Amino acid sequence: MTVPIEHSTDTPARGFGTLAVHAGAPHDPTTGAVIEPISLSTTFEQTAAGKPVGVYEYSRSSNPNRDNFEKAVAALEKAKYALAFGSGSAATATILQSLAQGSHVISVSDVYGGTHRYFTRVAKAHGVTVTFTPQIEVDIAEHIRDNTKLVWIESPSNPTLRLVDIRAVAEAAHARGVAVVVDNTFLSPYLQNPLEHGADIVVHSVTKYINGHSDVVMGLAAFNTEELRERLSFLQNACGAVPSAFDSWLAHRGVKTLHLRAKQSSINATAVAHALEASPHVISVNYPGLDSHPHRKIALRQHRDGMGGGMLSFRIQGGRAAAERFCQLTKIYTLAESLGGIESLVELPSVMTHAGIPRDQREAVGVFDDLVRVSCGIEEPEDLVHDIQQALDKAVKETAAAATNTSNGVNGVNGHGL
Ligand code: P1T
Repeated sequence: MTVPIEHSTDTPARGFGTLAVHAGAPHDPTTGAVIEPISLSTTFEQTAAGKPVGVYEYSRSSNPNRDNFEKAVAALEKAKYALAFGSGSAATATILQSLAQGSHVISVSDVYGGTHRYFTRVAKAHGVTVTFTPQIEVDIAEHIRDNTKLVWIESPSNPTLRLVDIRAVAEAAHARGVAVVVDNTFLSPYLQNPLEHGADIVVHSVTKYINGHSDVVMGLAAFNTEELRERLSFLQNACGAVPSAFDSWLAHRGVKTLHLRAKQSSINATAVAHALEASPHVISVNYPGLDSHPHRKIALRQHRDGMGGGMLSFRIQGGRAAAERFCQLTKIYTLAESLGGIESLVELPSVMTHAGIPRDQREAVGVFDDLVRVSCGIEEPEDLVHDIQQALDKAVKETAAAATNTSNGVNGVNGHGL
């Protein structure tokens, strides 16, 4: 059940950290427990047919832990409503399924690989087609057709950290009656509130910053209109891609420290991005907190205090071999998919998260074989910088030495040695 968050006229608007801790977090009315219990019951008693004791009937339709989590994130996204799903992908799928057959969607080109897969391989099965554009602010008007219903933005994008001016796109889309969705996974509501910039729906892979501890897969959509609430909550129940009560409880626990984690990750990523930019082993760095980022001005307008967030990517000297070696040589960063957890991760999008996108399409948006993606956790910044530097040094030198040995025939390719 989604209920608008309470606004009282005699309490001042609360800050983010206060809402993160308290929104949707009532004390248990019977025991006084400060932390809500996990409500594992799948069904709820009715006193007469169709007359439940309380507001709950069956846990797929709604349950106390999911409700409270939804209220908490709605407050943080400055939304009236939020709906939780079994994964970020399920939130995406539900929004696409809510479109009529024959609808058309315009999406930024560099989206998460799984979103690209849904758009290109699943949506068309129910008659929805998607056009991708690398420069949506420039050519949105050209792409809008009579049947265009939705614009899909990821800002920052995964994995190249490109930004989109949400307000500019929303104004162009709304002028033609088209709704705008923003995937805010990479920043979290602490750093960006897309609804405040004109978006109609904000989506999250809760799996990332919102839960923040790499132990829950969940998704969420937040919005302001009753019409969207009816359409999407109908599908949330009908398709049933819902999170469990336990996962909702865990994600709610995670969200209570989101402001602390998101801030530290951003501080850490800033330190790492500067170190990468200064390194002779690095071709280029994608980080919206750097002055060199092509969309830095958008970050200053759209992100809290112009912060860059905890995610970055960079191209390493020495091609894919060096990139692969780098990911094996880090000691603090773990080589793994996903992001937004307390622990730092590295990955190679071209062969991991974005491997399903054809090479020409991914390279067109900057996802080359030598691109490394980094998710900065909340460890100490000096340690993260030092670990990156030692891994870079070794990876680039080892790869260069291996290439020299190969061309000198040391590996026996064209030489005479054993
Ligand atoms: O994994 P899931 O909770 O289904 O979320 C999908 C998703 C949606 N949007 C963005 C921007 C994402 O990054 C993701 C998931 N991404 C990864 C698993 C990853 O490593 O990039």
